[in-house]
Amino acid sequence: MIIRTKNSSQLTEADVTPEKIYKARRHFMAQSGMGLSALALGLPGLAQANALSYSKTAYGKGETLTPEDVVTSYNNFYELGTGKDDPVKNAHQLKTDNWEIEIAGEAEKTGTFPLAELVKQQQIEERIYRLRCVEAWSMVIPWVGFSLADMLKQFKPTSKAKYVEFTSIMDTKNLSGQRNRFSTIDWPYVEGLRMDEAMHSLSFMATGLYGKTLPNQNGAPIRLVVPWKYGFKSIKSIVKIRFTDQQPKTTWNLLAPNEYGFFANVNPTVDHPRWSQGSERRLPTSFFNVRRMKTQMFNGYEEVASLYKGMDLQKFY
Ligand SMILES: Nc1nc2c(c(=O)[nH]1)N[C@H]1C(S)=C(S)[C@@H](COP(=O)(O)O)O[C@H]1N2
Ligand SMILES: [Mo]
Repeated sequence: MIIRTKNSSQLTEADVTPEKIYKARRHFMAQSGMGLSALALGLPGLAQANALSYSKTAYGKGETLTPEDVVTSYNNFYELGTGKDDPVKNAHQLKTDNWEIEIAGEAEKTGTFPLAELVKQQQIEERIYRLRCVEAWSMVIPWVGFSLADMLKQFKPTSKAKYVEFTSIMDTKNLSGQRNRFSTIDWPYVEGLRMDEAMHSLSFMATGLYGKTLPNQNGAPIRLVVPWKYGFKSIKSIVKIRFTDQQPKTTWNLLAPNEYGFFANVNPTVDHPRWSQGSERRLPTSFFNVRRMKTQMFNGYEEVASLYKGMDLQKFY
């Protein structure tokens, strides 16, 4: 759970005495409803503003992480501009206070819920996942968040719910990318998953990374992470989730259907029309070290293969 209490975020390392840390922790635990279990996990404490409380998992154990400054300064977030360094520069344009998510469509429980209420009920954990962008670069990111399936189950989707549609924030007043007259994207950004994909245990909702609250440029306050699919499926700053019996429209597919499919599973044997998907550059790269590596089917997450049994993945790219 995110720590955004005035108490903790105003503390600096120098201010914090052990007693203060203890009290701040108590305060935070009570707020997050996590009890004392997180204390036992040996949290670094609240000396660091923004520190999150979560349990470690085995996902991605042993992987070499992409440095935090790269993860938070080389981004794709077109609402904040199309350049890789635009999102970090324009991060302040994204207003995340009092965030709510609307739940709609084929489910027993629908309505608009404060984010804090939705997160409060979840088991917060860290998962290290590879992120493979369709542009053939990749990173390894320690996300903090919770299972998408756990969240979706709360709303009791009906038997008509065959797909889940996700919608990002729409805020033309503040988000300069949504005001750009030359933007080819029809805002808001939309994405979708088949129900069984959404319910797969790897599908994740991130509210943080590197043990801290999710930075705006990475899709604060909550974004999807689907590690076996190209990065554009991992929609940021989600304001709406809708259960539907129809395959949802998705932003990049609408823009260039022959280049970006609905499924968008990482697949080294299906090239992008303008470049090969057979390999990728693992960031950070440099002139002397391009760190090129072979791309793996499903980005190496073979446990999802059964979801696509009998499907022609050349056709359903
Ligand atoms: N709303 C929204 N979500 C988005 C995007 C975007 O432009 N807008 N870009 C996507 C793409 S192409 C990628 S590769 C990932 C990048 O996530 P990161 O910046 O956290 O690495 O976010 C995805 N989610
Ligand atoms: Mo991407």
